[in-house]
Amino acid sequence: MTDAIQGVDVIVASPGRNYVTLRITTADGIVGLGDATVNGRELSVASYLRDHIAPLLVGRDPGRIEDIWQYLYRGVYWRRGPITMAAIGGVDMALWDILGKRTGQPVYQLLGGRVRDRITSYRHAFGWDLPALLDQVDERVAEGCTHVRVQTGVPGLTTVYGVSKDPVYEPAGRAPLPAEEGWDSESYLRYFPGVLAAVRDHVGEQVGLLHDSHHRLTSNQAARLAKAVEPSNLFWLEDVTPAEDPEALRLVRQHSTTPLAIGEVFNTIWDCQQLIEQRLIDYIRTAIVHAGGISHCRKIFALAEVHGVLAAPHGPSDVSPVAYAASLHLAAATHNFGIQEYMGYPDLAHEAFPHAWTFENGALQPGDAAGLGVDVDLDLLAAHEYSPAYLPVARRLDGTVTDW
Ligand code: EZ4
Ligand code: CO
Repeated sequence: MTDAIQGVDVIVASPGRNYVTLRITTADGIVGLGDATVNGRELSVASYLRDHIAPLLVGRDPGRIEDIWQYLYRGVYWRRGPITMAAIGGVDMALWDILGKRTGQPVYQLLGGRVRDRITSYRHAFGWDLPALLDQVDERVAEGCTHVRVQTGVPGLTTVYGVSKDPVYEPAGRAPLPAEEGWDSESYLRYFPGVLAAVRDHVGEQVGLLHDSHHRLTSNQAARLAKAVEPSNLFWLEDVTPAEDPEALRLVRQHSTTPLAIGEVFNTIWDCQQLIEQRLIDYIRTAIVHAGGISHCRKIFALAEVHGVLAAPHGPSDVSPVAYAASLHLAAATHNFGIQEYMGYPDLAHEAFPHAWTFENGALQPGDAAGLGVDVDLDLLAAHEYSPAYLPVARRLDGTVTDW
């Protein structure tokens, strides 16, 4: 076969932060790019790709995207989980990239074409205290953002998810061991609703406000929070309860009309099934890289469409500009798309992955380049070596390990 897969390279590098990048090359010289980054577990997914997937791909027809997906997923007894599914996700997006480049079409065109002119985004704002938070909210609104995620410091806690001591939030710390953070849900529950109400007063009714509880509350605490913030009219409340327990959201649903979003740590459609089918959520947050690529997320979003749930993929800086492009192409062609998180990237990441996608005035565009529309500067990656980074670990004030 003249256009068979010939080379599979896995590059672990750190252009501003760590990324696992996959380059699939065909015999006739087309290069497809994929991202398979799992924040803080980069080397595991690189090994899965190099040691167990690359040998299976060489010689195959890169146009058989669904067959390769099924082979890599169903052809393995030990399947699912973040490492496996990110590896498959990276391969899948690289194959869509190849198909786009071979046919001269942007990937969104191959997925059925655009259903919208622009992709609405939300960005992050945080502050240790209210004035600092309001400053960041104002900056985002001045940038043209119509939707802003708000995260606040909590009196009595020196570390809080989503709030940084640096101007830019980046949760993974560059150190041989994870940082340990302290957490107290009751302090947070007492404080957050008042801050949100003050932000709402400040920005008026037009700006969509979002908030992420990072899987830390019990079902009852989450229900209390969802109810307490109703007057502030949140666009969504994200990850209020632990992700493994879909039933936990039922109580929240029964007690509040605050829209609920979850799914950034889900890896397959089966992780989403109960939440979507039983309409326990409003937004499904699977990331293209972490849930098996474009092919699998498309199925998740189709299931969501049947049940009135909107797609809102995870978009932190640990989803590389390559996977981010995949997210935008899918968003452009998905009718039940809701909103796309845009956390932004370090300058070096933009340089390492020159991209056709754009962020302007609060809106994103996938661009019209063939394939995903992302390139890679291999010299720049070679010049910025991987160094270990970990997401933090959290403990309650009595020292018990809790969800970070
Ligand atoms: O903590 O991507 O909605 N965004 C998030 C992120 C996650 C990180 C983990 O790698 O919850 O900030
Ligand atoms: Co989140």
